[in-house]
Amino acid sequence: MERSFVMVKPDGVQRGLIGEIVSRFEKKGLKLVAARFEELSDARVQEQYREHIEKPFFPGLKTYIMSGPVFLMVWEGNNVVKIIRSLIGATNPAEALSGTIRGDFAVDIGRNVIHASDSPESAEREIGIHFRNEELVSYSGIADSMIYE
Ligand code: IDP
Ligand code: MG
Repeated sequence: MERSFVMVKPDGVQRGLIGEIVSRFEKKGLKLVAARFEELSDARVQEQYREHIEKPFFPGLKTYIMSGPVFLMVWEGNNVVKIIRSLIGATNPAEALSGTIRGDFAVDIGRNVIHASDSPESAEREIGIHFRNEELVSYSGIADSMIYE
C-alpha cells in the first residue's frame, strides 16, 4: 500500500487546523499509520526541503517551518500521494481551488498551512527523514472492504 508524508506547518498548528485536516483525510478513507508533534531541527528542515536550499525563499521557509511545533503524519492508501496532493490544493493558496485545504484556509504562499509529498519516491524519502520503521503502525481498518473494491 502506498504511503505519503504530511506535515501540518506551524501556522496550521497555531490556527487550530490539525483536527480539521486529520478529519478530512479520515473521511476520505485514508489510513493514519504514524504521527508525532514536535519542533523540527535545522538539519531536518534542510533535509526535508533539500531541493529548495538554493532558492531565494529558502531562508524565509526555514524560519517559518522552525517558528513553532509541527504535526507530522504518515497516511496510507491506494494512490495516497496523488489523492492527498489533490486534497491540499496548489502550492499558492491564490490558485488553490475552493474545497481544498489551502484553498479554504490559506492566503499567502509563504503561509500555506500544510506539506504533503509530491511523489511516491519523495514520500519514502521524507518518511525516512522523520520516522523510524518501528513507528509505522500496521493494522487492518474495519472499513477497508467498504473503501476498496
Ligand atoms: P509544495 O509545498 O506544494 O510541494 P514546493 O514548490 O515544493 O511546494 O515548495 C515548498 C514550500 O516552500 C511551499 O509549500 C511554501 O511553503 C514554500 N514556497 C514555495 N515557493 C515559495 C515562494 O515563492 N515564496 C515563499 N515560499 C514559497
Ligand atoms: Mg514540494
